[in-house]
Amino acid sequence: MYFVGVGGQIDGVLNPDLHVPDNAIVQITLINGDGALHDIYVSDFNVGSDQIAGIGASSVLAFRANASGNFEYFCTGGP
Ligand SMILES: [Cu+2]
Repeated sequence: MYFVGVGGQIDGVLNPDLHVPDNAIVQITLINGDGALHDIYVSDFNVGSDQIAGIGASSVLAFRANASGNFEYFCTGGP
């Protein structure tokens, strides 16, 4: 699977970079595009969204970052 950016500079971008500035509060809105069970997990911060299923379902993940840079993220729910 892949993530697609929605809105702003990441609009339409596949697996857009998660760029975190210094002392940021990060908010990620996950919208389910294919109906299968998905989430988003950022291992460097050990944070993840709820798992959501059904096209158009959404979940918001918010956290205070204790590091800056670009970070990997992935779905824990399968391929
Ligand atoms: Cu998934």
